Amino acid sequence: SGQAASVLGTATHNVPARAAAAFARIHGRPPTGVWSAPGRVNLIGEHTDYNDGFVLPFALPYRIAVAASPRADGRLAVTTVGDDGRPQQAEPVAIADLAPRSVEGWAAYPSGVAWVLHNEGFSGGADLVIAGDVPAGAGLSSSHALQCATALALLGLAGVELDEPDAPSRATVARWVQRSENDYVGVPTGLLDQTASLSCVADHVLFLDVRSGEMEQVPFDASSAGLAVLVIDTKAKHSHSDSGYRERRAGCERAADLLGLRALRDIDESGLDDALARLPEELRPLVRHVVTENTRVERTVEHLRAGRIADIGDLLTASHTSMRDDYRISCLELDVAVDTALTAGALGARMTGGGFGGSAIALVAATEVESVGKQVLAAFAERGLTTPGLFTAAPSPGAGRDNFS
Ligand code: GAF
Repeated sequence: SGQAASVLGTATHNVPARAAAAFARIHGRPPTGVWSAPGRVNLIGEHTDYNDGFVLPFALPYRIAVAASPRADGRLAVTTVGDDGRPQQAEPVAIADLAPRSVEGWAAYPSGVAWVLHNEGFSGGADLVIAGDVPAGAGLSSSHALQCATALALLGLAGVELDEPDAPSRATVARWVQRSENDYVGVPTGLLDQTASLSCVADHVLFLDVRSGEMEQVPFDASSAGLAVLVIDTKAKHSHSDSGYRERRAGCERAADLLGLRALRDIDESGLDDALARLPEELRPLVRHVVTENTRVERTVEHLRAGRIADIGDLLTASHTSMRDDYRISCLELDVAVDTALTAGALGARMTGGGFGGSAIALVAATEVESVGKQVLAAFAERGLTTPGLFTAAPSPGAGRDNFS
């Protein structure tokens, strides 16, 4: 009998080449260049970024690529190409006329980036053709991958390549992308996702202190420890995710205000009980999550610096419990994914990203990935839930310019 088929999906890999080929098909000439940016998972450190705290993401082997050439008429013309190769073109817009929310739907992301870069002095029209394999709507930052790749493409057309002398730093580009998301698209997200897409490197998780901007690349080689990170895309997307995010962020800011602090980052665990006692009851769970989550990130980093990957499992699971019970951003699908993975032998598991749906991660012995995956599929099927997507992911390169021939 042959080997059973894997339950795991894989990246399509040739995303930059696909974008270049689609560009040539659509515009009848090759693009000037192709730039791409990855999606991410956050290993731990959730809803800490807008509290000036700590996050620990790594880049996925799934990317969005933007093939681009300049246009003389100052317009931005964006086409996306689906898996079936079918192009979908947005109405070309004059970049100088862009204003917050002037473009909606998926094209808001590239337009918002063009709007910010125009304000930063990088103007010039562009034809963009976009291809990608980051699962959409899965909480894996496909929209940030699109925004970061667009930023690099528009900068590249203006003759600016990251990491070259006089180029803006990756951290600066992350702030521009955040401004596009906050002020143009209109979503009050923090700095986790853009920074991950731009600044992560292969084989490491990125330890970012959002307040200081300090970054440390921490080695994360699960496979040589006999482990793997299994990503479970639950396919669940709950309608209250936008308002739920806003409410929690506002609650954190109100709590910091009431305590006379710049941000919840300023509370450490030894001062937690005192802080909680000074707050109205409804804000306490939010604060407890943020403060304990920052500590869990620091503990995780200590383990990883010492090469003790297997020891982070309990911290991952404690993070999930805190998000489920205190921050209240989990949902049935995420809890089924996490609980099933743990029962099936995962060392730790948690939802990753904003919550209210999206994806979970599980730290699993490499030899048990298939069996854990199968048990997750069975648990979803038993409850009549949509079949989740499963894949393993190792830390992959961040955003950059691609060779696409
Ligand atoms: C979303 C946001 F975009 C991030 O900024 C971060 O707040 C995350 O949710 C939660 O950690 O991905």
